Amino acid sequence: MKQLIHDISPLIETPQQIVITHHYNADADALGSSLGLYHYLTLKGHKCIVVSPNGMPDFLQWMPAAYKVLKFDEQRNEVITAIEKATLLFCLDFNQFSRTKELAPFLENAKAKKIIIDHHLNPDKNFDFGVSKPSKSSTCEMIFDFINEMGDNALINLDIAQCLYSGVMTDTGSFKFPSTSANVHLMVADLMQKGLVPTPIHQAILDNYQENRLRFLGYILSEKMLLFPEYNSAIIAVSREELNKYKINTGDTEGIVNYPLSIKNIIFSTFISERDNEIRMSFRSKGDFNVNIFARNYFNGGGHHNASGGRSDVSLSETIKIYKQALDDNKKQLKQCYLDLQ
Ligand SMILES: [Mn+2]
Repeated sequence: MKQLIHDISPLIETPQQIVITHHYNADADALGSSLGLYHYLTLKGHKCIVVSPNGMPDFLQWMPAAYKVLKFDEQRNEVITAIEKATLLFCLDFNQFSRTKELAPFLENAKAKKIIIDHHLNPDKNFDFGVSKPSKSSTCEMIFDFINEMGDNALINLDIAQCLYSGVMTDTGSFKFPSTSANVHLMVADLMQKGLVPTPIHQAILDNYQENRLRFLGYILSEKMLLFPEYNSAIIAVSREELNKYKINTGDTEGIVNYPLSIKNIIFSTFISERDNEIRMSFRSKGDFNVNIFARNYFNGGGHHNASGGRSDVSLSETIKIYKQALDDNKKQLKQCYLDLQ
């Protein structure tokens, strides 16, 4: 796979039929980077279609042109036709085709040249071009860099700015994670100089929950959060019954894993939820404790150094047992990472 984004520029010198896609369960970075790139490439004279494996949560539907996104789970034939016609395929915010679930074989077998722009570790070898930079805060930041490297900063309009801001804001935890570089702040300054107003975007994405989500949050923080001070760790595990009782959907649990990290001396937090056919897990850490390796070693997952995900095929109680054993295996390292932060 070629690494330089400049390799992409000859590919888009003449008008192309472009499909832009992202991972299953799109978040603000996946959708924001896709729509930001969509607006940019459309301005450059290309015919673009954004394809989502399974749509988007309600709190992202305000994004400019979000209503044009084709959803594979609802518009299967249109999506297959679009992929067949495409000359270029941009794959954003994911590293392995399997992250798009049932859409994966159609993407892998597409005749189009496949371009990855992503910030997760260990990209698939089957992309033809692109950039994979785990040091970047977000795919939205990478799209911003791409537009600048193309010499097109002046083309960034309010639509593009709103889309790209959304992803960089959410993927940096509102500009507090270690990936929040000077470049991120310079990017936001540039978007604001182009007319972006941040507050309504924070409100649309972060202050847009239903009452049930806050009641659920209160319940799990009070009743379900377990602290393991000897490991500087915390876990919240919720069953299918509890999720059903509070009518909790996938998007509603986003970010809950971060709460235990606000406790003094907790440097590693895990959120486990029992979904239809599997146990899903999110891991977050502060400092040097590498949750990408932890997820990889114990729970068929991975992601970033301080934020990753995993899954388990055994029962919820079995999963918690494995987790506790894993904590014990990592006891020394957790203690050292905690001490390094003091
Ligand atoms: Mn991302």
